[in-house]
Amino acid sequence: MFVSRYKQGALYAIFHILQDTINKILAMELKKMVGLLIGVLILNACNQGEFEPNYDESRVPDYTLPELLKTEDGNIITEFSQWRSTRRPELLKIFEKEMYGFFPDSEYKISFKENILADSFLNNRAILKEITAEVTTENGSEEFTILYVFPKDQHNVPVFAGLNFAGNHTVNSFPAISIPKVWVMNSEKRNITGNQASESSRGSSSSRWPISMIIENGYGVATTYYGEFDPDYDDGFKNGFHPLFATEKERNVHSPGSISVWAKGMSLIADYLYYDSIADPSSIIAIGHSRLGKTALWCGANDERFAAVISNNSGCGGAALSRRAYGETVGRINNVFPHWFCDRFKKYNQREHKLPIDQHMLLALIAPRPVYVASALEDQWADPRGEFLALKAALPVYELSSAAEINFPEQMPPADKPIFSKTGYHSRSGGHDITEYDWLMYIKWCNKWLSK
Ligand code: GTR
Repeated sequence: MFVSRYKQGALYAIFHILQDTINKILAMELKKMVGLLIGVLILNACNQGEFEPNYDESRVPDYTLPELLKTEDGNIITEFSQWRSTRRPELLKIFEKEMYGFFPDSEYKISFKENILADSFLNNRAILKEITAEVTTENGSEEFTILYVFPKDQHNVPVFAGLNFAGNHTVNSFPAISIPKVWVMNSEKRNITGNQASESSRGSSSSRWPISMIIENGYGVATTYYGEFDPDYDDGFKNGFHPLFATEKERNVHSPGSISVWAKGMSLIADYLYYDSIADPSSIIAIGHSRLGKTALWCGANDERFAAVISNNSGCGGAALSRRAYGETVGRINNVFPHWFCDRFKKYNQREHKLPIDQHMLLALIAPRPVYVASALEDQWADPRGEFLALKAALPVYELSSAAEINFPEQMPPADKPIFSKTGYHSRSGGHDITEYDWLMYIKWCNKWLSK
């Protein structure tokens, strides 16, 4: 039986209402069983309408984007100061409540232990450090590790800060870089089994982190393994940094999903870069690829210490418009990765048109700071056109924030023709990845927009 997207949406909505009601009425154990049973029954019904990604432009649903410059009270924003004082905070709250979950804001203390791994790294051009940071809230303490490399004999260094997928030791093959002890995703490509990182994956992500070229251009890199902040599997938010910010009892449908906690992790890296005397605190750039691109955007929207934000192939839940439902959709991402967003976001499975926000608004939250969105031509899953259109739809806020005109094309540019506007964009030929080409474009763009 074919169940239309909207019928599926309605079924999901009924599922959530029923589950909520049951949660309220029944005692703990029984509640879990009945909730689960209903879940299985309804998801079964939904799955009869098999998820088939749409890659056909003519089948993109008609949609109207929610208005950027109209407040919930119906006031029209005409000046950037109004945007900052009313619309921006309003939208941040909606993104928190409906999509990513709260951006953790509990009070915390952070301390750093620095260890120089190499003071003549890359033929004496750079210094390589490892920093163990300890974060303490009233709920306890957790540690994370920053790999930090910066050009030698340079001060006020602009630094790219971002998370990595499989451990700091995968970023570069230097033997002293420590291997994470926490859970890592199994990967044939990286030779990881038993969810345990080992020597076998050392340097395996180095093509994604062209450190030598970055150093050559006068930039530094600070990165942490994302699983130190939250292992990337659905465990009911019991591990990683979640308990530091909200105990199990305090959690509700708006509590942070993994992306929010990873984004907070990027903010904690910025704490270190502010403390460090080499980094230029006014030139810290948030960067991330794919799920970590979604993370970089959400972090940059919340933490204004990041001077620029770069999203590489972030797609659904990142830079791509949800309403286009092209490639990966809200329903699919919530089913496969139920822990990435807050529970409330599941309400919009197959019902993107009901979302009070869309991703152009996330990009606009970064204004007036420069933002760069990069797609890859063969990465249709991430909807390159939807990423371009979101950036284009964010322009009214950038235009309000800037005395000069934002030079952005009407039509999506051809592959490998980057746009170095304040709202930067390129679509690289090739597939889902972050390559040296992407980094080169980011550096050129940062050279233009950051005061080095
Ligand atoms: C995919 C997911 C995408 C993207 C990607 C990644 O499985 O559907 O949203 O985040 O993973 O992070 O590599």
